[in-house]
Amino acid sequence: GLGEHRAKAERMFSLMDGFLKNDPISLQKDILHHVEYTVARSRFSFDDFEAYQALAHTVRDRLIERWHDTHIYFKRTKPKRLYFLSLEFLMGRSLSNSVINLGIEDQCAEALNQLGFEFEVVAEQEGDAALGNGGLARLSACQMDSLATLDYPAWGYGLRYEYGLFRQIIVDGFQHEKPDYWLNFGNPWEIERIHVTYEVKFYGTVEEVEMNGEKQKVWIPGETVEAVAYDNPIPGYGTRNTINLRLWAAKPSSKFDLEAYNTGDYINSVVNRQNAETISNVLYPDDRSHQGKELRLKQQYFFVSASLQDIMRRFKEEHTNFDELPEKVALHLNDTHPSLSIAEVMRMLVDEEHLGWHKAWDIVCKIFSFTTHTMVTDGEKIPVELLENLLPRHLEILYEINFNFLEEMKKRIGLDYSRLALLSIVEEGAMKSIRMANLAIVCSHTVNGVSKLHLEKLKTKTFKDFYGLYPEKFQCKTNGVSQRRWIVVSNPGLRDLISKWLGTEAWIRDADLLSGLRDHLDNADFHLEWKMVKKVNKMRLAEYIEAMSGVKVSLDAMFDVQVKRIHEYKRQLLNIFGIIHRYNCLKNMDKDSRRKVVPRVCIIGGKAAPGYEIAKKIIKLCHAVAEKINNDTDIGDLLKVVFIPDYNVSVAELVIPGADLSQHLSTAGNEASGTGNMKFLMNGCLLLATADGSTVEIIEEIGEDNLFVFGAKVHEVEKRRQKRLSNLAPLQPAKVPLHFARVLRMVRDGYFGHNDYFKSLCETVEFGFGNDYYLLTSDFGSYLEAQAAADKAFVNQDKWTRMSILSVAGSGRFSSDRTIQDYAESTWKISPCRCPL
Ligand code: Z2T
Repeated sequence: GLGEHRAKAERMFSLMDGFLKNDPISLQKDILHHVEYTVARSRFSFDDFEAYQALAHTVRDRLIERWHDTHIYFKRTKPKRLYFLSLEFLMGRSLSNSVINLGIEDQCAEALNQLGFEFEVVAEQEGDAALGNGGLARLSACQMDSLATLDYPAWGYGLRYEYGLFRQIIVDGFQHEKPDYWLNFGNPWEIERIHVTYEVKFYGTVEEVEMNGEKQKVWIPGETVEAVAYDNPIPGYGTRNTINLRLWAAKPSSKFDLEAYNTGDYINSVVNRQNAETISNVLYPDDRSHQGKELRLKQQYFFVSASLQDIMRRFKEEHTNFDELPEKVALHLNDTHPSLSIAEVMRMLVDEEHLGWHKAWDIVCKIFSFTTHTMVTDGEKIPVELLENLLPRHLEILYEINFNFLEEMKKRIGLDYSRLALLSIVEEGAMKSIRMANLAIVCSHTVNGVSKLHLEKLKTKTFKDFYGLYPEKFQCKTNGVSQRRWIVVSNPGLRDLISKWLGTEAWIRDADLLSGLRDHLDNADFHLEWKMVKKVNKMRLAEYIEAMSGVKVSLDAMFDVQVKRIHEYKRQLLNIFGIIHRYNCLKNMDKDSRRKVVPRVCIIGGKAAPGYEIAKKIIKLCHAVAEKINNDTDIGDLLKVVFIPDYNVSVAELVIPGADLSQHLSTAGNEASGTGNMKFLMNGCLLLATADGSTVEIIEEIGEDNLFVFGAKVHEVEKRRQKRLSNLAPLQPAKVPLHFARVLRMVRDGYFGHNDYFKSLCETVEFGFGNDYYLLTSDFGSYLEAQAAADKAFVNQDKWTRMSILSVAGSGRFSSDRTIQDYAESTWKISPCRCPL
């Protein structure tokens, strides 16, 4: 029975504790063991990649040990658990991160050394796990790291895409997409659970049956696929806790086999099996809108169904009464992508557990929380037509939820039909659809914004009506990033320097301690060492740039970086226009003035969604401008332009520590939070940014003197847009700053070639066409002033270093540990559950 089971588990627990040894000799033995028996190479001859594989398996064994201990401990203590549901996780590489969190970096380095390898080189062999698009997905990864480190009893759930985010190849300045078959060389960080499988059903019909004298709806599905679990251990830092990220892969159902094979068409049955696997095949590379694609909907439901079966099975193992569900289970919706979960839980409780609608609804309203990541109103929508076909029972449930909700609203606000239409979960019209954000807001107990500014906009614009109805639901959880990943892993020089001057490594678990760096603000030795760390990081980056693009850059230049997904609202175009302007200024300067110029290396990187034409043109323009300027011998080291291809987590780990200045240029009111700014801040790079998203809070924290803020403020944006349009009315050319007009004309007239191709790009900022929706024209002057201020500050290296130190010292609030603790205490109501050593 259960007691026996538990006794056995406890016996195992003590046996396994510390089973694997972590001294360099033991590690070496294990590495060689894996070389011989896992990688199947001779222990007398293996290369860097094989050394990586062997070390990865050595680390994996240790992760599994801790994973088991943690989960046995969770099972025994039965805490309330958090289930973090996200369709995207950008984990990047795992080796360094795991080794650091396990606290065995020195031992591993020594073990490798004695075998004739170097840890850094070996770690470089690993490819990225890129199961996500950008900010949202990397945030999920940082939050998993914090959940583990803070000992929370949490599980992550996601999809195991076989193809991650496409790899970006640049051919002649144009972006091309290549599939990222990341599993090609095996993945030592996952554990395949061939016995943890669930059937996921699609299509079919809904029928009404009599059950105990009551009418009951049953869904007779038409197609079944199987979900297989792949577990990815997530180790915490400074704790034995190692939590689980469970990713689902689709495979053909064994049930489906029998039926299909009996029809006699053996070959076609085998071919049809392939269809099941396509569900988890590929990540959608659009970071904002994937509307109306059946495969995407299938992915969402596949994910939701498998995860919830798993969660409910675990709940039922430990509890018998569903009334306990809200005390034991918190389900978190990472954006609207997993919000079909709401309908699925209702279906499970009503159709399968026969709880009755009202009881089920009562439970559902207590278990879901929701974070939105966007400023825009026009969120995710699922066409009813698709749902009707793919998930007929869920559509009925969604209608019922909406009917009840609207009835309640009629009681509260009266028969105001235009208002009711805005609140409705169902959008009527040419394309009837389900508004996933409305669904998530109505059914969640908490709706979180990702920065103060974001929450403000949610309350006053995006979800104004809902805020009026449920003011208490709306909360701010400003994003954060993990200092383990973004300092300890990626900037070891800075890590050592910080620890030396703080006299402790405690800041790795408590980022607020970074403020202690202020005590050394005027210490000359500290300054010297600080500058040295940056210089070494710049050298690494310069080598990479040369290898990547052939451009040689000067280490004395200011490294100015803008890396993020390419979007019109992020205004990479403003950056490029600024570069062209700088080039023009240099060309017009006499020798004397040139001697005073701060040399710049302008670095831009990022992927454009494959179907986003304008974003792709921005990439091409960047290359065209780079080619012109880099080949102008008259300019030399004063200005270099570099596009870093295939920007991803591991490239970020190299680029961010080597940056002097970073740019965050979104038109105020468009970036929900932004997290790149926090990563640069932690690495002592100064920010040149608009007062948008979380940058507003960074300004609060470090003071406006310690970064370069420019551009229209949120409250000014609407006015400026109106002004532009009213200028249009008499068809007079609106006031365009001379410098801006000149730069625009150069691009339009083919100064950088390809003028036909760039025409539509130019039109986005011209009147009568795109009407410069993102206000490049009106922010240009202010942008150039901020750039001039940055140049001026850079000349005074003492001042610059102080600003840099104060940036790191003020970055503590932007640790994902702070975000996660806030969620845990005020939204999820979960407590730490620390596995004993
Ligand atoms: C995404 O990365 C973000 C928002 C999305 O809205 C979708 C994706 Cl894939 C649907 C980003 C935000 O743009 C960014 O401001 C924020 O910092 C990040 O999510 C994490 O919250």
